[in-house]
Amino acid sequence: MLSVDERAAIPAWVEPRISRIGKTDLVIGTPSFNNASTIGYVAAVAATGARKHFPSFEVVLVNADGGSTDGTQDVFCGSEAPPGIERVAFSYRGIPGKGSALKAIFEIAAKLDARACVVLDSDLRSVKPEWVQKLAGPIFAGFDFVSPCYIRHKHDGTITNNICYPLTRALYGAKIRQPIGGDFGVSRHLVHTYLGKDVWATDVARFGVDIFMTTTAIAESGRIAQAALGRKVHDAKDPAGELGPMFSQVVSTLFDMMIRYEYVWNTPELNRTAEIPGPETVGYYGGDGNGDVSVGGSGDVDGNGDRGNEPDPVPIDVPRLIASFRNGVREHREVLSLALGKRAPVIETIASGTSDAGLGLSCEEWALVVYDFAAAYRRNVGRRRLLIEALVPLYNGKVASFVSKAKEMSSRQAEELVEEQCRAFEESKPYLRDLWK
Ligand SMILES: Nc1nc2c(ncn2[C@@H]2O[C@H](COP(=O)(O)OP(=O)(O)OP(=O)(O)O)[C@@H](O)[C@H]2O)c(=O)[nH]1
Ligand SMILES: [Mg+2]
Repeated sequence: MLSVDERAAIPAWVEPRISRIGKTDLVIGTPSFNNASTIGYVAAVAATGARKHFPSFEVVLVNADGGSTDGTQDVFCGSEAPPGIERVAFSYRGIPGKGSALKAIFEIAAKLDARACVVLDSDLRSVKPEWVQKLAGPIFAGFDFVSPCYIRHKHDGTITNNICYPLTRALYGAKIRQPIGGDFGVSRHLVHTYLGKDVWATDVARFGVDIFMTTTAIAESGRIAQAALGRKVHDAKDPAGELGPMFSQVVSTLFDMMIRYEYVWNTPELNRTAEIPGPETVGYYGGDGNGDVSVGGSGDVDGNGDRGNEPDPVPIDVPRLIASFRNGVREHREVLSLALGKRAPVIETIASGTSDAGLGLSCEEWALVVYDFAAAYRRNVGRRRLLIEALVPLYNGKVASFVSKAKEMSSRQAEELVEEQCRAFEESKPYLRDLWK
């Protein structure tokens, strides 16, 4: 019997459709799970963008759905599309999760021998036809991976801001601002690389897929661009309430990737950073589709030259974050001392602080906590799940501190706090190297 990860994620009935289509230039895929209210818009914009920017290319739109009960697939298939654009929608097979949906999209891109594959989240409200050009254009021009850049509200993307971006930047020297942004462009070559990895029975099948894609692109290709997409407006979640499972899946994948790619980040003599984009900024792509990439420290990340507008607020329940921090530190005392050793009492003291003002973890503390947990995760194979569970309340403590520091700041000003977090991870990298010995 085949194990789950060896099974195709596309159902058998889709195969003849794909064979009839034969070959294509561009696949645009959307993973979905109960996104009937937004997917029609995403599909229509994707089709318009493809026709406008790549009028002579064959294009196939794919919806890999997780068994929605709200008619998502019907809405996708009924969305407006210019003639000549094929649409394929189905329920993928395998572990339920976003990663399995993307695997199905990659399988179709590989079967159709697509030169480029773009993925767009199906809960997007701000997607524009230009996104297709900005995500696919660099791939047609020779890049392997296009990562998105957006203007986001300071409370949106807390996993990105507090761990994915700082850790990816400190480890691999690549300033990829939205490593789990969800909207990506991928080359044919990289699609095959992804499908060839033995990861599809892990958290990569769930929300680990984005950080897996970005890290693999950094470690195994390096031909990476960033696309300035403007605002990301989507069904954002309150970090205090809904991000626990996502955090666990993303962070366990981050740590798995650290173990897998130790030879990239921890072998200075290979001088890998010379081959990857960075240590400075990866090129921003916002041009006319001819593959022009301009590199700049700040980058016009809203794509319009309009950087002053504040994105719609994302609510955040700070008292709940603080309660989770305090209670979690008590509940997970044993695991914390396993991960943090001598530093566990420091965290306990911070968590038991009486006043809510200023409560939480500083950038320096948080960087050391993440490095301690990464090393503990590597050592304690049998207790990985417990370790990640125990890290969640500390992350909530970090987010609480971020939110209180950013209180009087605009979203743009809060970028400086993200920078500060990144520098803390970079400066503590020798601590990580020591732990890893
Ligand atoms: N097929 C499938 N798609 C999923 C599943 N879970 C999430 N998705 C899709 O993955 C995309 C991203 O999921 P979101 O829940 O929006 O997560 P996010 O935008 O990365 O994170 P937030 O910042 O928390 O909103 C959306 O298009 C979802 O429909 C799933 O179980 N199956
Ligand atoms: Mg979303």
